[in-house]
Amino acid sequence: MSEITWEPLIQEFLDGLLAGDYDRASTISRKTMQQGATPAEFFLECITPALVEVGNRFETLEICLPEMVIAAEIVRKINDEIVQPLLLEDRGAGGSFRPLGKVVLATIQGDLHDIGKNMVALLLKVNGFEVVDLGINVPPAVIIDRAREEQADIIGMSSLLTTCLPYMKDMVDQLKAGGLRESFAVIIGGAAPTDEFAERIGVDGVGHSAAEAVRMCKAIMGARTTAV
Ligand code: B1M
Repeated sequence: MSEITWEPLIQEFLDGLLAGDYDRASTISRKTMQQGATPAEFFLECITPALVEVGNRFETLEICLPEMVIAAEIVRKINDEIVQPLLLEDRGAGGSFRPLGKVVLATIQGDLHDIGKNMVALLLKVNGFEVVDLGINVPPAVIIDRAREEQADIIGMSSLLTTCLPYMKDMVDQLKAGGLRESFAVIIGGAAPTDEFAERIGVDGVGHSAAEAVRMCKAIMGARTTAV
C-alpha cells in the first residue's frame, strides 16, 4: 500500500465529480497514480468513497439525478481511459494463458448500475479468469442460458438496488428447478445483497468489493481443482 493521505484527494475528486469537471477529476487520478498509488488502490480508496458520498448527497436531496448521472459518466470515462489500461498493463505480456475459470457476470434485471460490476470483471480478468460480461438489466433466464452455452464455472450477479434482490433469488430458484444448481457456483455482490440474504437464497458467496469477488472465485476454482 502506498503512503498516500486519501482524505484530501477524495474531497478534491468529489468536488470535480460534483462540478461535472472531467479534467479536474482525471488530473487528480493521473497525479495520484504518478505518486505511487496502484490503479486498484486508487479505485478502492478514492473513486469508491467519492461515489458513495455522491449517493449520500443524492439520498439527502443535496444533489439531483442529473448530477449523479454526470458524476457516474466522469467515473466511467476515468475507468476506461486511465484505470483500466494501467490495470491491464499490470497483467503482463499477455499471450496464451490458461484461464483459472470462466465466469458469466451480469448486473441483475431491473438494475442499471455497472461501475462496480465492471471493476469486478476487470479484476477477475487481471487475475486470470475468463469473463463473459452480459452487461446490465439481465433477466435470470438469460444468465442461465448463457452460463450453459458458455459452460461457465461460476455465475456472478451484481446489484445495487434492494428492489432487484428478488431477481437474484429467482435466478437461484430457476437453477434449482432446472436441476442445474450443482452445475455452477453462484456468487453475488454489490451494495444491495447482505450476508444474511446470500445465506437465505443459498449462493456460494457474497462479496462487497472486487477483491472479494476475486478471492471467492479463486477459492471456488481452488476447491474444484483439489477435489478432482
Ligand atoms: Co444509483 N442508487 N440509482 N445511480 N447510485 C445508488 C445505488 C443508491 C444507494 C444511492 C442512494 O440513494 N444513496 C440508491 C439505491 C438505494 C437502494 O436500493 N437501497 C440508488 C438509486 C435509488 C438509483 C435510482 C433508482 C435513482 C432514480 O432514478 N431515482 C436509479 C436506478 C436506475 C436503475 O438501476 N434502474 C439510479 C441511477 C444511477 C445512475 C445511472 C445515475 C448511476 C449509475 C451509473 C452506472 O453504474 N453506470 C448511479 C450511481 C453512480 C449510484 C451511486 C452514487 C454509486 C454507485 C457506484 O458506482 N458505486 C450509488 C450510491 C452508493 O452505492 N452508495 C447509487 C461505486 C462502486 C465501485 O461500488 O457498485 O458497490 P459498487 O461495487 C463494488 C462492490 O459492491 C463490489 O465490488 C465493487 C467494486 O469494489 N461488487 C461486487 C459489485 N458487484 C459485485 C459482484 C460480485 C462481488 C462484488 O460478485 C458477482
